[in-house]
Order: sequence, then C-alpha cells, then structure tokens
Amino acid sequence: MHGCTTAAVIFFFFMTAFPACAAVVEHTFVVSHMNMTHLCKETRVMVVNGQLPGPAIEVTEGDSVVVHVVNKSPYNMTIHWHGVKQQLNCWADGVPMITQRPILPNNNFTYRFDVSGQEGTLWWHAHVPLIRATVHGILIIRPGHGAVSYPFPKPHKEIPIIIGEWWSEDIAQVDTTVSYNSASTINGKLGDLYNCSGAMEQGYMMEVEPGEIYLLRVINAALLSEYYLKIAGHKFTVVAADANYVSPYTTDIIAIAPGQTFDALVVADASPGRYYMVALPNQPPKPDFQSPVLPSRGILQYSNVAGGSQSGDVPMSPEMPDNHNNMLSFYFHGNLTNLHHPRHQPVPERIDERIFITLGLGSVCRNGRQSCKRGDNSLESLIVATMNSMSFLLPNVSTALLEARYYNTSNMDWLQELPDVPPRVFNFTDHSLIPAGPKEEKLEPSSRAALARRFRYGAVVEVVFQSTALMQSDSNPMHLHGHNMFVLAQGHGNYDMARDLARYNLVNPPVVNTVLVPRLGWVAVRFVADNPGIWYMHCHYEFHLTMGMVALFIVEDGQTTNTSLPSPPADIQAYGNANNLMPDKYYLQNEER
Ligand SMILES: *[C@@H]1O[C@H](CO)[C@@H](O)[C@H](O)[C@H]1NC(C)=O
Ligand SMILES: *[C@@H]1O[C@H](CO)[C@@H](O)[C@H](O)[C@H]1NC(C)=O
Ligand SMILES: *[C@@H]1O[C@H](CO)[C@@H](O)[C@H](O)[C@H]1NC(C)=O
Ligand SMILES: *[C@@H]1O[C@H](CO)[C@@H](O)[C@H](O)[C@H]1NC(C)=O
Ligand SMILES: *[C@@H]1O[C@H](CO)[C@@H](O)[C@H](O)[C@H]1NC(C)=O
Ligand SMILES: *[C@@H]1O[C@H](CO)[C@@H](O)[C@H](O)[C@H]1NC(C)=O
Ligand SMILES: *[C@@H]1O[C@H](CO)[C@@H](O)[C@H](O)[C@H]1NC(C)=O
Ligand SMILES: *[C@@H]1O[C@H](CO)[C@@H](O)[C@H](O)[C@H]1NC(C)=O
Ligand SMILES: *[C@@H]1O[C@H](CO)[C@@H](O)[C@H](O)[C@H]1NC(C)=O
Ligand SMILES: [Cu+2]
Repeated sequence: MHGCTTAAVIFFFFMTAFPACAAVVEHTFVVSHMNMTHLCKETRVMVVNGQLPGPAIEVTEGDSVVVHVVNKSPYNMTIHWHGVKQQLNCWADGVPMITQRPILPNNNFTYRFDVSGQEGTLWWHAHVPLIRATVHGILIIRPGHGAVSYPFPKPHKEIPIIIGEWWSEDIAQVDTTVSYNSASTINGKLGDLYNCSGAMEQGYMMEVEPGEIYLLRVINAALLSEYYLKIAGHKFTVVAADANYVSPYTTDIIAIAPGQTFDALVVADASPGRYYMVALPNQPPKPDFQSPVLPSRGILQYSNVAGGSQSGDVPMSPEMPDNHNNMLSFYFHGNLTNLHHPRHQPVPERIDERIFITLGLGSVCRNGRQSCKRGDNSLESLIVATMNSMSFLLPNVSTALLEARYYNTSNMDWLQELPDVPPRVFNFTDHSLIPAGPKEEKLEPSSRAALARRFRYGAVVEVVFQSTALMQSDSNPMHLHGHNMFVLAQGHGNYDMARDLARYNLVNPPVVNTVLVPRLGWVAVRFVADNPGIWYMHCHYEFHLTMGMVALFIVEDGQTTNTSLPSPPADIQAYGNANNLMPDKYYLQNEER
C-alpha cells in the first residue's frame, strides 16, 4: 500500500534509511511468569519478554504494527492497544470474547494494525482482569514520515513515565474485594519510601542536562487510583492528552487517572541538584472506604551535580496535596483545550443521539433471586458496578461477539439496550447515599445484562456521564474503544441541561479516549460513531470494570465498503469462525497449527 514491504524490526535504522517511507514495525511479545522480589517478598508476576514495564513500541504515524503474542502464561490472554483507533479494524482491539477468542495458554496470536491519523503517547495492556497490573507498556507514535514535526520545541530527550502498582500477592490469585497493592511504582521502581529491613527500594532516576528540554510521556497504568505527579522545583507544560495535542498548559502538578496519558515538557532550568519526583494516589474522603496511601518517589538529577547519585544531599521534595483533595484534578482537567493542528477536527454541531449515564454501585441478589437482604456485608446480595443501574454480564458464549455478528451466527437477542436515561431520578450526588442506609438501600437494587447500544454509522452521539454517590463517591475514568471523544464540559453536582449547555466548549475542547468523570460530578462528551464494530466502553478502575461498569457500543456498517467492517484476518478465524457449536475442535486445530 505504501510501497514499503520490508519489515523493520530495527525501527531507527529504517527511519534514517527511508525517511519518507511507512514501515512495518514488528515485535514478539512472550507473556510468561517471572519471580520478582520487593519489600522482602518474592512474588510471581506475569510479564512480557521478562520486562516490567513491558517493551516499548515506537512507531511513526502511518506505520503498520505487527505483534506476535506468544502466551506462555497459564491464563487466557488478549492485548488491547489502548487508544489506537483501529479504524475498520475492530478485529485487532483485543477484548476477549468481544473482538476475539482469548489466546489460550501455549497458543500464539498475531495482532496487525495501522497507526494513521494519530500521534503521541498511547499504551498497550492485557485486557484480562487484574493481569494488566504488570502486562503493559508504552506505545509511542511520532509525527509522520516527512517534514511534519512536533508543534512544540524539539525536546532533547523523550522519557516515558509509567505510573503503576506493585502487588506483593500473585495478582491473578488476589481476592479483588479485599486486596490492595503494596506500593506504587514509577517505571516499575518503588522508590525510597519503601524498604526491606532498612534496605531502600530503588527509585526511578531521571538524569537531565542543565537547560535542556525533556518530553515526559506520562501513563497511568495503575488499577486502582488516580495519581498526582509533581517534581520539586520544576513545572510541566502539558502538550498532549491521549495522543491528541492540547494548547500548552503550564502547571506544577499533573493529575492522571487510570487509562489516561499526558505528554508534558519539563525544562531543566532549576539550580543543578537532585529533586524528588512523586506520584501520589488520591481518593475520596470518608465515609468512602479508605485505602492505604502509598506514593512512589523517584529522583530527577542534574548530570553535573558534584558527587552525582553518591551525593549525600537530600533531594528537594515537592509539596504534595492532601490525598483527599480532588479539586486539583478537577482544575487540571478543566484547563485543557485542544490545540489547533492540521489533524484537528471540528466539533460536530448536529446531535443524533443523547444518552445520560449514571455511574455507581448497586447490588443484585445471588442465585437469581428477586428479593434478598441488601446493604453492607449481606451474604444474600452481590455488590456490582453499574451504568444506569445495570451491570454488565456477558452470557456464556462460545464465539466472540464480533465474529458471531459478522457471520450472522447469533442474532444476539440477549443484548440489553442501554437506555437513554437511568430508571430512577434522584439526587445523584447526595452525600448521604454513600453509607448504607434506608435511603441508599432503596436505590441499590440493580440488574445484570449484556448492556449494549447500537449506533447508525456516522451518528453523532452526546453522552453525559454522571458520577453518583451510590455506596461510594469515586470519580470514574471512562474509556471508549475505537473512538476519540470531545470533552465539552465538566461540573460538580447533578448535570442540569438547562443550565449546563451554556458551559459547553464547542470551539477547542480536548479530545481523549479516556474521560475522567469527576467525583460527585459530571462530564459531557460528543463523538462520531464512524468506526464499525463492537467497542467496549468502560470505567478504567479495575474493580469498577470487573464489577460490571461496562457497555458495548455497536457501530453499524455504513453504505460503502470503506465504511464497513472488513472480513476478519485469516488467523482470527481459527478461533471459532462461523461454528459456535464445536469450539473445542477449533482450539484443537489451533494448537496443532
Ligand atoms: C517463584 O515464586 C514461587 C512463590 O511465589 C515459588 O513457589 C517458586 O519456586 C519460585 N520460582 C523460582 C524459579 O524461583
Ligand atoms: C479461556 O477461554 C476459553 C475459551 O473462551 C474458555 O473456555 C475458558 O474457560 C477460559 N479459561 C479461563 C481460565 O477463563
Ligand atoms: C508460537 O511462537 C513460538 C515462538 O515464535 C513458536 O516457537 C511456536 O511454534 C508458536 N506456536 C504456535 C502454536 O504457533
Ligand atoms: C522501612 O519500612 C518500614 C515499614 O514501612 C518503616 O516502618 C521503616 O521506618 C522503614 N525504615 C527505613 C529506614 O526507612
Ligand atoms: C484552571 O486552573 C486554575 C488553577 O488551578 C483554576 O483556578 C481554574 O478554575 C481552572 N480552570 C478551569 C476551567 O477549570
Ligand atoms: C458454557 O457453555 C458450555 C457449552 O456451551 C458448557 O459446557 C459450560 O458448562 C457453560 N459454562 C457455564 C458457566 O455455564
Ligand atoms: C449477515 O446478514 C446481513 C443482513 O441480514 C447480510 O447483509 C450479510 O451479508 C450477512 N453476512 C454474512 C457473512 O452472511
Ligand atoms: C443533593 O445533595 C447535595 C449533597 O448532599 C446537596 O448539597 C444538594 O442541595 C442536593 N440537591 C438537591 C437538588 O436536592
Ligand atoms: C469512501 O469512499 C468514497 C468514494 O471514494 C469517498 O467519497 C468517501 O470519502 C470515503 N469515505 C471514507 C470514510 O473514507
Ligand atoms: Cu468507575
């Protein structure tokens, strides 16, 4: 297609040899177990190619990516390319049983996708409950082949900053309702706030040259929390969010929720020395459930500091906000606007569909019963996470939905339509709903179904997400696969269309794949359903996700070939094809292949 057919495993070589030529960037990801020791404890972790964080994928806009995944782990696996649009390529989106059969243990699968029309920082992660805590890595898309470059001063160096968690238990074994991580990490390092019998944990070390500009590519790969990131004595100029440029925004703090990425310039303009970089998780105050506060600390160090890292000087510490302060996150996100750029698309003015979605917790009775005792600690009910009081549950299907839909092997009449509005209107942000009580218990009953919403090709959809105070008052980082969303406005309290439409930014709203719905507040987004397929739309807090805060956005084919989902790649068919009656046969064939 591009006239370039040779695979470029060593990408930089190709860049210099054929600067104007799109390349095929090829990787092999072997997913397997490894033992790592932190905090005096050896833990079994799942990793890619023995690395934590996993290998970086670095490409240029317009390149093709080929990743051979070799599953040497004992778990079913898929890899999701978080934020990659996958235009007409839903097959490569990596959601188990939605876009593909999972890759079974001792099986391989090859992902193939293009990165065109996007540039900046994205990432990849396992789309399997919990395992993404350690199976993740950065995906960097640099500006197009040819003359185009960054719309900001050329950085001296680019530095990934991946915020994550260290779990001292084997993550695949933890009981998700009672467990926490043991530490936070920056680029896999816990830092010197942690020790084993007095021996400090290593921290991430960032070396800088005085006066130079650095581009930090910041990712929150953690399961549980939004983070505040600061570097003592330095400021950030945020230039991109979720691989979309934003107008330069200078701040001393970055607020980043799970699933989000931010690119930020840091100028090494402080007096040469050592400065702590701190990633601090935040959380709602009581009466919400409180988790231990576990920051990670790294060091930014000037290269010409006398004594270097051996220097006994205590690095300067940034002043961190209180971990219950949610306002700084609200302000940070509120200050982002889109940068005018050739790739910039105007906000569509026409709206075809409006959906209002409440986000919160609820409960369902166990064993399919209609009524039961609810509230804290009831053994008769099960706590679930909901959208419009419904919690996602996929029935026992043996063919991935996208495949079944493509081959018409199931009419999927069990899909439950996500309604335009919640079944009950109440004061969504009433604090008194957080603790269990008669008022809250009336609102708690929820149902479970395979929630989905169908969109005509090209429909312009406006979604207002409303975080509720039902049984907790968390924010919700909502991630939509296959599409970017314009973030029009956010607010605290209950959304009120009559009042809040006036606050919409229809001129230069930021464009993201993960939108943070503030705690006890709302966010309004708009997107164009122009990518046929079945797309996961979910909260990126792991526990909200596993508890069912998910819906499927199904985008119909358009009228033409170039607006319709093509047939699946040949190797995906090995996972089931049209035959959903004999799955085992297909597994066998695949193993023998
Ligand atoms: C890895 O750790 C597990 C315990 O978590 C232990 O049973 C196993 O022997 C260890 N494997 C190696 C190669 O050290
Ligand atoms: C792995 O996937 C297969 C096929 O979908 C399924 O039958 C099996 O139960 C899964 N295993 C686990 C541990 O989830
Ligand atoms: C999976 O990939 C590995 C390494 O590339 C190869 O040795 C193995 O034969 C492949 N297995 C299958 C089932 O394709
Ligand atoms: C080591 O960690 C323990 C437990 O977190 C803490 O109580 C102790 O103060 C730490 N020691 C040092 C030298 O930092
Ligand atoms: C931008 O940030 C400033 C300082 O934190 C804050 O006062 C202001 O309200 C924010 N703007 C928006 C639109 O959120
Ligand atoms: C799912 O369906 C398969 C056969 O289609 C059956 O063997 C299996 O027991 C079912 N699993 C559950 C959890 O119902
Ligand atoms: C599936 O059904 C639709 C409409 O009923 C039809 O247009 C399409 O060709 C069918 N696809 C296949 C692969 O049979
Ligand atoms: C909703 O609850 C909040 C907090 O409990 C309260 O401040 C607000 O006035 C209530 N709103 C309405 C419309 O009752
Ligand atoms: C599809 O092709 C038609 C005819 O070549 C063209 O006009 C249209 O812009 C294309 N649409 C997309 C989404 O690429
Ligand atoms: Cu959530």
